[in-house]
Amino acid sequence: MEIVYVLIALAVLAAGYFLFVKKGDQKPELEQPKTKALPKSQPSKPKPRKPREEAEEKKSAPAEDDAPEEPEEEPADEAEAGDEEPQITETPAEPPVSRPSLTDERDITSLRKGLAKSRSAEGLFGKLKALFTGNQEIDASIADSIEEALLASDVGVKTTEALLERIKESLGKGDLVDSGKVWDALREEAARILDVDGKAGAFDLVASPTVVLMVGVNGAGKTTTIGKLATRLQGEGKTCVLAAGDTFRAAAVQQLIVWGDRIGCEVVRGKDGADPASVIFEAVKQAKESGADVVLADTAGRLHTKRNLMAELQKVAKIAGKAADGAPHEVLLVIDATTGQNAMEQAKEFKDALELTGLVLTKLDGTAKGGVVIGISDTLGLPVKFIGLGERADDLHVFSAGDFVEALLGKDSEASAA
Ligand SMILES: Nc1nc2c(ncn2[C@@H]2O[C@H](COP(=O)(O)OP(=O)(O)OP(=O)(O)O)[C@@H](O)[C@H]2O)c(=O)[nH]1
Ligand SMILES: [Mg+2]
Repeated sequence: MEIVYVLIALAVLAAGYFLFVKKGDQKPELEQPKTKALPKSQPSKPKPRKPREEAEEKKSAPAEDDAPEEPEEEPADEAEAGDEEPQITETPAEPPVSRPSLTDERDITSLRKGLAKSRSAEGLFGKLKALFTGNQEIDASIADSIEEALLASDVGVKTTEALLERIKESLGKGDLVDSGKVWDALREEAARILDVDGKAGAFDLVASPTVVLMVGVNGAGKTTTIGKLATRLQGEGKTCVLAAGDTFRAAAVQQLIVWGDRIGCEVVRGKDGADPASVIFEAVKQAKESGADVVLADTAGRLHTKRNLMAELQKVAKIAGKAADGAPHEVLLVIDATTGQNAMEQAKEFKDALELTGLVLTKLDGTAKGGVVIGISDTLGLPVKFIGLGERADDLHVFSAGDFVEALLGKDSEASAA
């Protein structure tokens, strides 16, 4: 009986211990968040946020450019707090991390819709389909017919020959009469060609800010692509600064301002006729100051044959490099896909003048010759980063070689798999 009393007494003591001692232990933890708050003047770069939030913050925070960097002192365990950890804008301790910035969910159905003309009877898919339909076994002349279809789709002579050669190599003689196998080999080879250096569709934010220069002939779709790309980036929480480097036409600046207003991002412009290099320099500077993630720089359309204008682009690229290390990080040649093989000559000149990092093929919705993407990418040895399938803000697709080939050359029965 006494043992029972002793046990009860021990239980009461233990309960008392937990009530007073443990409760006391927890106190500091509850108070901890107070110490985490940053002083309001700290020019920290927050994690990606929506443009509107950013704009509101800008209103309340002074544009403190030259504020000396003062790393915030944080308790040791704060680092584990995770998401909210601030990043200091300048001189980061580590080199900027390569972050994939854009991701496209597999959306082959909308890709197919955009490529409807190329899938129609007069397009590449339509022509190939006509060749294969009904033939389980195909004869030797099929190679000639495939060649014709590819050439008619602006795939280009060299690429067409290489494609056919590889198909013949990869398939044994027996398989070459099997239409299904030939079709599969054709798609596989097209996808292989398109995935130049494994960089098709790669668009990483390698620096802060990452500077992207958009170049190309008149009317190719540079300004529209900038608007679409900024829409996507901002939608994913990245902040963009648009540089109105087309100082040639006042309307071009206005066009960019309209996009900027719509998306809610800053547009840096110069006086009419200003040096485009200085506008882009200023935009990069401002982006650094505001901690923006990306600078999308527009340039005036130009004929590739005009040497002085090509030299101007070289200067723009050089000056961008003075504004930020490694800039421009992307130099994208925007090509109007409806110009087909004619685009090839222009593209070569741009490639000679600049260190292009990739291609944007626009207006693919307006052509039956979607195969041109394969030819251009192969001939220039440049990866396609984006494709434009319409004029709306959401008509820009991050390019995926596999998905593109599936959308362009996938059989109808495979459509629902998308
Ligand atoms: N259908 C379609 N139209 C597009 C696409 N991309 C751009 N456009 C249209 O093409 C036209 C020219 O586009 P811009 O963006 O002004 O071309 P740009 O290269 O900036 O032209 P310049 O500044 O004159 O050199 C506009 O009417 C755009 O709406 C696309 O992917 N599909
Ligand atoms: Mg333009």
